[in-house]
Amino acid sequence: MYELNKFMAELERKNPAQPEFIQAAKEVLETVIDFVNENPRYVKEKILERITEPDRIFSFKVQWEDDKGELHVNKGHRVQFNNAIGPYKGGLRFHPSVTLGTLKFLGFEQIFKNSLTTLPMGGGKGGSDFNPKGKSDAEIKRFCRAFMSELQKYIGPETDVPAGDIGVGGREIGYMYGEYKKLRSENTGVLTGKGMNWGGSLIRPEATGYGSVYYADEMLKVQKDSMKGKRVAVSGFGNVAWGVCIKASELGAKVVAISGPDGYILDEAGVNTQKKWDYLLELRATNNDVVEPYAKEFGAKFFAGKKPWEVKVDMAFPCAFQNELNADDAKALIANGCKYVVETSNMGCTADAVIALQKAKVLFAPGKAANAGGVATSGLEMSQNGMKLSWPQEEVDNRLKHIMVAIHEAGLKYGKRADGYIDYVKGSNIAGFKKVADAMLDLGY
Ligand code: 2IT
Repeated sequence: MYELNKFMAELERKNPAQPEFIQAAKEVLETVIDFVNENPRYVKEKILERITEPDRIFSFKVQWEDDKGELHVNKGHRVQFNNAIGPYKGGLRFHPSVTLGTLKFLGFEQIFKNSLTTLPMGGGKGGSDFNPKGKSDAEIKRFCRAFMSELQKYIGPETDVPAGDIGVGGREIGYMYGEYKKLRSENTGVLTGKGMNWGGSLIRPEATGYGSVYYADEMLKVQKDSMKGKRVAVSGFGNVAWGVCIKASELGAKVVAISGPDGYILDEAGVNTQKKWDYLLELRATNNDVVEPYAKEFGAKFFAGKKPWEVKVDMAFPCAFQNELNADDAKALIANGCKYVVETSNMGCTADAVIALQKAKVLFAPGKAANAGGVATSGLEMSQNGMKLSWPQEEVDNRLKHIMVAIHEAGLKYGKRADGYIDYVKGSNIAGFKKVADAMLDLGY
């Protein structure tokens, strides 16, 4: 029999100074431990020890020159966490806060998220402490090439397929894919999030945001409710937040708040026109990490240094960064009558925020379920690459929708409590875990 505290103490001893990994592991383990203990085979075969240890980690030096000819050295990593159900799959994050512990947390989440997508993808994650903020296009290109010249040794279309994450979008994927093709003389879909002219999939840029709203729509349906007329707060202004703004508006909701690292925008008219959505992409492309200019452009209010969770809304979609929504933010949302929190960033809510929300019977969708549309559509990009064809937009969008419905159903199946409340965290963790654990045992991993 596993005992949670004892297991966590040992995991912390083995993984010192990796608080985000420990947080992510604890969130999964505390919700699956009863399920594991009820299944003697999992206990006897030490499934928790096996699933919390990455298969392997590659760490490498990334050396590049800035526009003045000055040399810089960054760290690069790829965590190949678990490939029981398919090739390692997961994004690359370029952000100054990235450590190996960050990538282990993200890689661990990715295992269960990818399992939930219904597609055969294992879990991995990579990235660098490189800071794209303020870098010129030429500097981004030199960094991406240097990064890929090392990473290419460890990846392949049937072994490990990276993609974007924070700081890595279409432009960066382009430079990295270009370098990979040069070095390997291959035209395989070894990265996803590619451009449409060179092997990408329609809907991939929108997929995380659209998927999250499709998931939210399913949560609402269970409550005999709908997105129509809902006031929504969104954090972030990257392509994830952008996708949420578009799809939420299409389904009749009104996004009244978006945010950046500099503060939040209150737009009572709603972030609901093509012009505003295009402007979000323009802002993001400046690489300046500020959302304030939106206020001047569209006559909205800007609150410097504040988070959008203080706005009175029915639904909140954190779409920016891990631990961006804490217990105080949760309290503010609850006090304002918010009924749904759809975590669209990876581990966007702190553990105590999730506890507070669930205690107040706010329906909470965990990131590994709600944001899985991004990687799911990456999986669909892999399918298209494998078949050497390109599906029309409608086909990809329909498949994405079906996948999000299936992910929601899986969470519902294992998460419905006797009092009627749906614990989507527990439900999604058990559903995601079971498939991977069973595959590991079948394969003898
Ligand atoms: O967190 C994520 O799921 C992603 N950054 C997307 C990963 C992918 O392989 O598309």
